[in-house]
Amino acid sequence: MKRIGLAVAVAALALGGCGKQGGGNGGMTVGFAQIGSESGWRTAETNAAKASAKEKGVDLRISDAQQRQENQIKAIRAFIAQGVDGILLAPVVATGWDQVLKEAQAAKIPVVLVDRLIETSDKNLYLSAVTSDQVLEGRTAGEWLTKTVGSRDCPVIELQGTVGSSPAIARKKGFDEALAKTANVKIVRSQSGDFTRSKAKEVMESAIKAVGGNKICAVYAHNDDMMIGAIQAMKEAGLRPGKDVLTVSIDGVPDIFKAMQDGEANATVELTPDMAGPALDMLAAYKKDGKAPPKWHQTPTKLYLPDTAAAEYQRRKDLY
Ligand code: GZL
Repeated sequence: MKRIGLAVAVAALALGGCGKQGGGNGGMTVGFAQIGSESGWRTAETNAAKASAKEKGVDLRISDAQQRQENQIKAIRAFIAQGVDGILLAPVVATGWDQVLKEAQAAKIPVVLVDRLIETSDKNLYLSAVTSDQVLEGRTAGEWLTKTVGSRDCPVIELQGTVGSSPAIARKKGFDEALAKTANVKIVRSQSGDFTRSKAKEVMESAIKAVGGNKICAVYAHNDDMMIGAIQAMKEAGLRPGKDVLTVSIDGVPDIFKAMQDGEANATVELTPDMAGPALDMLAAYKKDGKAPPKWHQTPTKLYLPDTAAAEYQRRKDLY
């Protein structure tokens, strides 16, 4: 699909099919310290950023950190040395950013966080953050599960995202909040699959051995890619994911909708890949009038179930 069309399609997905496209960012040069390509969602975010930058006339320079914080810090320093107009940062973990953000601040280069947050005592170190409410995502997943399970005992396996990342911390918090309201739905094993299919498959294989496949009532994965890995592990162990074992995960990537159509997945909580669009608009507006935007631009959260999986797969398959 043409990149311009991709930007419109991603925006439509994010805005539910309507809403204006930001304009007037022409001539900016922006550095994007991206995490890597650990998941289908991450790749879609990068593609959406490229399409959005092209549509807005922004020269976007994207670095791939291979999921290593030190590489993101190196990339930010390189962007500072290049004298870019702004920096987007998707922080792989939540801590350890103050020093390099102080260097960007000293160089008067605004930084916008995208899709993940940082822990810092000085929120002035970044202009704004474009993220979902990740606690709400976890709570939405947990509430769907407890409602679906009813009163029967339900041992749950949790596949956490990258250790120390804001989505892993927040999605666990929200899910735990929902389960705390019940006495019968309990996490019996929780481990990081680092947001990747391969690591999650290994973690699920060991969980099945440790807990006993026939004892597992549900799996909660902090992203769909880890759930795809877990589904593979369950099928190889003779389990029926989506039937004997309920699944709920987060992102809304095409492959989870495909799994739903195959009867192998039950629920996903959507996360829009269009995080760079609003961030680039903020940088352009700030460059123009110097007025700081709100500290947080919240992206939408929505639960999807198998009843709309076919249509949702069609809507997404060209964006990822
Ligand atoms: C969440 C984002 C997460 C996605 C994963 O905002 O940071 O990172 O849910 C990705 O797919 O790895």
